[in-house]
Amino acid sequence: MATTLPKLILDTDPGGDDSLAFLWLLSLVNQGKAELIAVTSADGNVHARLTFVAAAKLLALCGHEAIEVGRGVIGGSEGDAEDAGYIHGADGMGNLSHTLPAIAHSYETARPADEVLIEKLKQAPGEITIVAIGPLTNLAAAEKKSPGVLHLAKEIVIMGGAFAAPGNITPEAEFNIAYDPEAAQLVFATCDNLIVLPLDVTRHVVFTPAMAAQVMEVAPTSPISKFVVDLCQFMVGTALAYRETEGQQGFLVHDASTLAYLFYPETLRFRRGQVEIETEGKWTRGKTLLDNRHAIKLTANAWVATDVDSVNVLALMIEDLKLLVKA
Ligand SMILES: [Ca+2]
Repeated sequence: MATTLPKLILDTDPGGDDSLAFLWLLSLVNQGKAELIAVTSADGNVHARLTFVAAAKLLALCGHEAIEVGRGVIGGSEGDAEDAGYIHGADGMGNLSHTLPAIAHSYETARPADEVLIEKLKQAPGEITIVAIGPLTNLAAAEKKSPGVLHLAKEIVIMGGAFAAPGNITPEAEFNIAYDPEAAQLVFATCDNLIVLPLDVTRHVVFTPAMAAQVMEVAPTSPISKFVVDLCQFMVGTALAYRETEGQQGFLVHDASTLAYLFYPETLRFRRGQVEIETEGKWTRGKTLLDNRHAIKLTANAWVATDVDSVNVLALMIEDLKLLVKA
């Protein structure tokens, strides 16, 4: 069977866990296993200007300055959504951006993310997978501007939602969905090619300082290793303060599960169904729902991950990060 290289667009709001997933993806690109068509930065963990800079810095750190970065459409549709700078650092990357190389991209002259998505999807219909690891504002904006455009994606792999698991921004809701529930609602109502990695699985994937040290060990002088170690140290501090890891020294690398699905699918189990987004509930705004009753259903829009082999996801990520830093 002939295999073609997966073509990806990464929609991201770095973000500590975004940063690690981003590096993992760049390792896969360097290994010739994926083609990164573009990065669209998203308003979310921190403001769109900062996530743009963070994405550009990660590309510069790894020598991929030639990849386009789209500028995030401003989200939080009601203007009431708070960002997560308290978790990820004011710059979204553990207050480490000053230690990374200067960026080759300009926020002022960058194209808006929705325009980048529309252009790329139309150029290669049915070929591009969108890996969406921030709020879904850019995707919704693209769909609004060019109705039907998200159907041109091969798949849309989303880190978001909480089904049986508690939320992480409110008791019921996960950050990416709750930051812009109207955008999420539009994407879930429009698409049937969605893969969802919710907190139910991502909360089991804990990256520890010992793992960062394993990456460091193979290339102690690499600036990428140093960034991984420093970022981990920062993120562990906030993860413990916000009691996200059951007291374990580590932090949740939520976004990494999207890459596990794409490149190591044996590490996940899924259930199919129609995912709905609550946009109105006083206590449940941004909650994701899946009807588990055994009644006939004629629609389904998503595969939702239910189980993860977190030991192996982490082991695979570490080995790929080693290859990135050794290069
Ligand atoms: Ca993210």
